[in-house]
Amino acid sequence: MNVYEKLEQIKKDAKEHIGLVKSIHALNEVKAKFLGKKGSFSEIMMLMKDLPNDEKPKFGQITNEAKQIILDYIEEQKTIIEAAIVADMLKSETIDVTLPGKKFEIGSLHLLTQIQNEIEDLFVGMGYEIMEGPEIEIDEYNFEKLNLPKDHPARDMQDTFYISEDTLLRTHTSPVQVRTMLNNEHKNAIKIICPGKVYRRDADDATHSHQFMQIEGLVVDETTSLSDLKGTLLAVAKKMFGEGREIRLRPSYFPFTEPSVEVDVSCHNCNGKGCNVCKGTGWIEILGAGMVNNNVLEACGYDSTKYQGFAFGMGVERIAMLKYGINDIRLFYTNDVRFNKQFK
Ligand code: 2U9
Repeated sequence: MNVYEKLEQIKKDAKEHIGLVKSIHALNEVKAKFLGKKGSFSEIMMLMKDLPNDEKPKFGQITNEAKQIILDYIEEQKTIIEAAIVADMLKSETIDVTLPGKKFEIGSLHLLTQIQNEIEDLFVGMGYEIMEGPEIEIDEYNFEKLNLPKDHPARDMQDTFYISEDTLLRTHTSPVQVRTMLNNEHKNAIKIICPGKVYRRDADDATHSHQFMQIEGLVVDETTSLSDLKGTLLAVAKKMFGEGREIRLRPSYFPFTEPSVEVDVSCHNCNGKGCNVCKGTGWIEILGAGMVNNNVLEACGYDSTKYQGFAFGMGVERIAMLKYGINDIRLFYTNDVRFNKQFK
């Protein structure tokens, strides 16, 4: 095989080899094999020495042309390989924008917070202010000023978490109303609701909890009457248990109100006919209320000959349990998501 034939052979080999290469790395190796220092052309250069001098320039030229042809093969193959890489990437990284998104669960407000918000909305709509106060209270505000003197049974160590002789965990939110009246420099009208946590030294069971939530309300003005109270509580009953509800007041006793009443709502389950929810009576007790006891008004700096007021108190858990047929108060505090997520 003469040197020209050899050159043709190299071009042919290169074309075949290069056409089979599938990666850039392998392509570089093939390039070195043909065009590198120890590649096929170094052999050609050796053979060129034996050519007659007048043939050398011509042979040099066709050698260079052959090198260029091989470089062109390499470039062509490089383009093919790169296109294949891009095609592969497009295939493996394709995103189907029509696939439905992954659903992740969003939390929701706790049922007690939802009930609290509903009641707050109702009262804010009627012009009330929302007041809050400390959960650690002094005996004076939690009991004394509410007409619960030192020897009153409700102050029993058995029922109250005392922190010291005269500090305790509030047993109701009533001290917030006491503070509001005491802090009112002008001793003028008050219209507030007081939501919050309260504490009782009770053994926890399905219907008792040592900590629970109350919403209490207080209106003090010159003409506030029991019928104002009744209309207000009817609005609460309708908001929480449906428009068709009625209420009735039964006489009761609380030291801080006189007269005092217990308030029943007509059963939302049987519409008053009698069922297991209302224990056959057609009525369900939902809260306590009354006209603010004159002793309380006076103890909080209000002239009881000029001002009168009404007050009410309700347990938020009780409202929620009645509304949704929940039979164990502990479900509110154990935070089982299967329970909580039912009230989204
Ligand atoms: C002031 C004057 C009067 C608040 C009242 C009730 C009646 C009542 C209970 C409902 C269920 C507590 O959560 S419960 O156990 N509350 O029946 N609360 S009148 O009377 C006040 C409060 C503050 C200054």
